[in-house]
Amino acid sequence: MLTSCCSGSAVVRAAMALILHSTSNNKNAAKGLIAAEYTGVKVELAKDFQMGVSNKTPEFLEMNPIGKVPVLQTPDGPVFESNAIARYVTKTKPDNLLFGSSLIEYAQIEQWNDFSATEVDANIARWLYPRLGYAVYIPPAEEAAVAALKRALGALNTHLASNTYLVGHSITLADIIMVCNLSIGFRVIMTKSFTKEFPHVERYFWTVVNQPNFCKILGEVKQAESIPAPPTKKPAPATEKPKAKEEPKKEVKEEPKPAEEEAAPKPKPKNPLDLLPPSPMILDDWKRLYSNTKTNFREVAVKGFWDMYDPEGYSLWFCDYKYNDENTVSFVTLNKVGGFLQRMDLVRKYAFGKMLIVGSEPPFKVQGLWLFRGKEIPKFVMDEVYDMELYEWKQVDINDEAQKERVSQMIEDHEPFEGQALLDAKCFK
Ligand SMILES: N[C@@H](CCC(=O)N[C@@H](CS)C(=O)NCC(=O)O)C(=O)O
Repeated sequence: MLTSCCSGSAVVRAAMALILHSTSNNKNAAKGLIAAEYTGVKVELAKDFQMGVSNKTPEFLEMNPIGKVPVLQTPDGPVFESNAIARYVTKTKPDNLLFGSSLIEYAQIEQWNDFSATEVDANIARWLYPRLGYAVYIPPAEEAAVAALKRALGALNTHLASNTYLVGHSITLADIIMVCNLSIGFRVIMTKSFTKEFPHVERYFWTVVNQPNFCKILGEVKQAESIPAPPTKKPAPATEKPKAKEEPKKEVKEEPKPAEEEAAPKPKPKNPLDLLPPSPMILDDWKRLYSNTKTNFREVAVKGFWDMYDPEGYSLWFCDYKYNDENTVSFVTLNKVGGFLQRMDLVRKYAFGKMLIVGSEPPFKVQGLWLFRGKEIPKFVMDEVYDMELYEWKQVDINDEAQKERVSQMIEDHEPFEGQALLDAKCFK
């Protein structure tokens, strides 16, 4: 009797849409929404939710007496606290790998969930919120928060040096909760110069956040380029606290600019690559030849490349992914490479690249060929594209016929490539 009643209720839960009260751009709400994407549970955002208004109503306070979002409305009653909501969504579909496949995996997932809340999320908040004016800005308190966050990220980095995900070999609830918590840090305060100390955390974060189920909810995540300046005046009293706490990105944009920035728009500095002596090789001509050659590729495009190539004005580089043994899932590997090419957008005027995903079985090898303007890999690319550090870079010696042939084969997507099939080949042009 009890069994049939429970399973009936589970069927109802699985079929009806659960209602999530929150704005759509809240990283805490995202946890439940991403879990829903992975499990197929229907979760809908409450219509016309208005932060600071909807969460103050008696009906809302009935669901969550502290008046914070997110809150999940279920057929059996409301649930608040985002991690509890994500757990509920995950458990709505039984036999779910988001909770691992053994008791120890389950315990480790919960271990990382607690670590994520207390060591990562709390310290990001202690660093960020005073700078956004939501708490009093006290420099020694900030110093302590940053030190505690670095300690947590150091530990996370060590774990991720030999693990693709937090637990097991696929995404679990621990990754959903960790990456949502990290996302606000990466977006708003954890600049590249801060995160570069933790390369495995960087690789992990960008790999997971670029998964389709994460992108769908979090959108494109861009790393903060600067740290928000602390408020110059006293923070507003608690009752007048800005309402859109979950929208720090907007808030950052609205931060008053330092006086010298407001004074006069600085002329955009010229890219140093524009100051190089002119080269007879016109990159756009090569890209056009590459794109327009449909037949006889070796004779037309590859030969054309070597006729045009100017070793005084350009350099060629092979790159090899350092962590190929992590490339165990084809679409994750393809997304990783796709994300890298998107982030290379800033060098489009000065580069051409081919990225090969090699092998028909995992783990896949990721190997590439890049043509850069100038005799070095441009410094701004090394500084700004975190993926560069994930690859071993070796300059092509064009006096070595074997290396030249390898370049030709990479341009051509030659198959087999070094004895292996290609899973895919992506071009940056
Ligand atoms: N630990 C809570 C945090 C909830 C929280 O701080 N929510 C913020 C938005 S991200 C809020 O509702 N703030 C309104 C307020 O402080 O009144 C969770 O994970 O759900």
